[in-house]
Amino acid sequence: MPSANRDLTISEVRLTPVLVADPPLLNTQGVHQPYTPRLIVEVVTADGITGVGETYGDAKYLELARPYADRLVGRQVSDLNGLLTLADEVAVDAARVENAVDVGGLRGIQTADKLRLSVVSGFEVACLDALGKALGLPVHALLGGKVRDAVEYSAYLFYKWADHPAGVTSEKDDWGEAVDPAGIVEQARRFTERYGFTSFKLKGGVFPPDEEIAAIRALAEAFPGHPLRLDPNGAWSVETSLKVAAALGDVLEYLEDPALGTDAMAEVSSRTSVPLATNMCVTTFAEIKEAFTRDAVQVVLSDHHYWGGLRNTRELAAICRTFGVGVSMHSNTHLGISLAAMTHVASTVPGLHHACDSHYPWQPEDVLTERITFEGGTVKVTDTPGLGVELDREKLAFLHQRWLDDDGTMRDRDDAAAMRVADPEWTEPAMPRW
Ligand code: GKR
Ligand code: MG
Repeated sequence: MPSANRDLTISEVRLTPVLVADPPLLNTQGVHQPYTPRLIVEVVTADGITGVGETYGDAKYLELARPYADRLVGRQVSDLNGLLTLADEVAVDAARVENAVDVGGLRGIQTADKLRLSVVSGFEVACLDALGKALGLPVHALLGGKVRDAVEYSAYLFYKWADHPAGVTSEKDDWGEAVDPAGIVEQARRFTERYGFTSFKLKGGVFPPDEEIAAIRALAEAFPGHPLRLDPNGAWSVETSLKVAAALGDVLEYLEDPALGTDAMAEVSSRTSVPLATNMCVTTFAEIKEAFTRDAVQVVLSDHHYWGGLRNTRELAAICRTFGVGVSMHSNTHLGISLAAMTHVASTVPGLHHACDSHYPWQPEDVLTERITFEGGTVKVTDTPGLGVELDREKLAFLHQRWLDDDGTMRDRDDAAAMRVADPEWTEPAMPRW
């Protein structure tokens, strides 16, 4: 029973790294590994209420999450601002932030702050879940209340192989191969049949731009009038980006990160009327000013993990609103806890004009007792206290055991290394690739 007299002191924090099955989805850096690391966070209050959160699970996140978790014990789950100040006390190994672009994650410039914020997000969501359960309120109510009852998601289309390379331990999926326009259209049809999605995002930067233009044209023909996006993760030069924008301007809702970085995006933006979206050049508060004043992007796609959680995502949305920049959300390989978190925060953001994207349909496994469902391409916003999800301990233990059993090759996501299993000559492409 919720009560004002609950003891909200954190008495225990549990961290469970897991490996989750992932199909052979292609992107500009390579191919997804058969298993992707995620971290499940549990925060337990003195009253025995458990809140759950989820974030990236690669070693560099775990290294920060462990000392951070130790410092949380004895604090209040309601001290959400304190989560951010506490993060400053956790040292980041400089070697972890040397690379400009996070390998395999395509998460933009990696800074110590961003690494910390990605860790904090898992704890913030867990604290919000626990607090909501204690107060008998859904997470969206703790964020000020939902302004919509369902959140729209887009189908996230990927070029993919039928199977992971021979000899690699993996889970079989039933999506089949998609390496050309017909395959992409067929994949989109399945997405609409299974989940009712009405807008489509294609992960590009995999094949030469003309082939990806043809795939978007084929989608436009198969699904006339439906919102379409293409996201090559910064794989194109300014001139290539402009060529694609000219070829697809009549059918694109937006182009997502056609070119890498604010300079290139600003130049593309100044020479096309096709809106540009990003989850790569605006990934921290510090990057906003330059990108917005130069009109480099018209839509920012939040990843609540690296923005530091749900409350920071709302702050980002407010800044975007002030500048007349759209806001929505992109995703990375994730489980149901993160989908629930995305849905709660998205339900509270006014003026969400673009469907969020989610990898969730690509994940056959979860750590929840019940999978979250999409109806008509939307996720219903639950009013159940907390996130409204329940951890399945057996499933969690199974996915954790896979992490324990791993010889170390899957614990850090590395799409280029996964590609080398099929093509030993593969190296991470220099950008721009085309
Ligand atoms: O999972 O291959 C992928 C995506 O490319 C992901 O890593 C990106 O972060 O989906 C993301 C995006 O929108 O750029
Ligand atoms: Mg993107």
